[in-house]
Amino acid sequence: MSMEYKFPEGFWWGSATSATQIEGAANEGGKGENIWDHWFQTEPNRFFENVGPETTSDFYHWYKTDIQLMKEIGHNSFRMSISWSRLIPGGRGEVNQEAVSFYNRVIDELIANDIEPFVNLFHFDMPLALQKEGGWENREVTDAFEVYAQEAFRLFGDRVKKWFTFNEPIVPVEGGYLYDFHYPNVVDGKRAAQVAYHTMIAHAKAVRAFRKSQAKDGTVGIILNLTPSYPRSQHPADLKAARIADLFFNRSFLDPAVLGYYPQELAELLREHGQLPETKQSDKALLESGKVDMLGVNYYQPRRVKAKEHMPNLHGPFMPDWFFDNYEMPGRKMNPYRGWEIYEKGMYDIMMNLKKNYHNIPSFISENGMGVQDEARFAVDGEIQDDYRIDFIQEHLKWLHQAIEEGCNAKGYHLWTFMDNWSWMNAYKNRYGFLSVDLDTQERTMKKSAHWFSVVSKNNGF
Ligand code: BGP
Repeated sequence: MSMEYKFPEGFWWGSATSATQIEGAANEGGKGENIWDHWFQTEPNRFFENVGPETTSDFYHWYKTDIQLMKEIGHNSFRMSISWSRLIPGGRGEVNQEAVSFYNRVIDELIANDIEPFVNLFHFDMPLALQKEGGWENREVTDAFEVYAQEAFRLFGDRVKKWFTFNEPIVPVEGGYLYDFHYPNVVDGKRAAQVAYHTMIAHAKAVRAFRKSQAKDGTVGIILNLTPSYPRSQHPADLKAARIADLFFNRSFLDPAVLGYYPQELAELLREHGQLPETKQSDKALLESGKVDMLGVNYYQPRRVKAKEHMPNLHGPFMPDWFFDNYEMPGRKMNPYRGWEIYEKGMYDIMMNLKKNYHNIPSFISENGMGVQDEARFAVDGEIQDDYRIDFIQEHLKWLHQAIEEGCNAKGYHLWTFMDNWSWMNAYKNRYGFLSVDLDTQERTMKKSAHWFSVVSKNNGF
């Protein structure tokens, strides 16, 4: 087979997931409650078809089977997260030995199958006890996070060498403090800014702990969902709208994580509107020391914006959207199930931006994928013919390849996700996996894309 798109040697092929979305066993093995358990108990109707996080795809019991299947479909790496409330049920205090044993077994099983574990510490799942103390609004929670990170490096850092502090830290800010799609459903710009800021403080403290830990010969990174902001036109008003959207949604985390400081323009904008968070003098040095070795890039969709059509309501809560309107480009390609635009070249644009403005930091695609509803209708002889997913991955990989050709430092591609999993408010509405999961029997079945991926991984290209 002649190959057009050959990837650099040692390229990471695999997939990503998070603890709350696959483990299940939410009330088993000594796990403490997190905000998802709590929110589901109090408002089950917020979740698609009232499906909550208690069982999900039951990885807690199926991990051996799943890791075998990962190997079969060509994974050489896999990103998971540790559930903070499983490891330390109260958020701070005692470590749960059953959790230590579970994560040890998972990590050892991955390594025994030549799959490198990439481990993330926080994927939207604040322990409930700490949320009751104010969650990320409370600076003391950043100390609890540092201790949790220390414990994780101490327990697993002999074998795990790729660590990540946070996955998409902006999402709990948007969901929990601006747009009402995560607990605690606060709508308040200033509190959102405080949460965002403390998240980066917690991140920097975890990086500090990493540098002193037994894992320090590995790398520590962060995973960001980067959504390039494309202006409707080259009109100065549209350009300004795009620049401000980029400040709020990308540079708010990208700059401190990679460069070690916040963009001046963002701070000024917040100051002007009375939204600046509380900070400490010593934070400058702390943030500077929190620079990452490695950046995970989650890319699903671009953001298209235009100058605002109308004045914002200045008496309403402060919102990033005071400075731009979202723009629905005529003829854009859509994933109708998720309501997200598909724009493959965005992946290239992100990578070239990292090369140019972020000293070409080592990076990889840590999530990319396509959630589709009612996939069973595509089954032929029991196998879901997800050609749309194969196309989706392939078209993105072409652009990633192009960026690599042009010198960007991308080291791998992880699909979201290995097997169908629980997607927060959407629960099991849209399915993303290489494998489907029957929620009644927990049976896993490879989709067509799983077979395709095993070949791509084996050939290191297509
Ligand atoms: C990312 C998250 C994942 C995942 C994915 C798909 O933002 O890191 O946790 O769920 O998006 O999105 P969704 O589940 O909302 O369809």
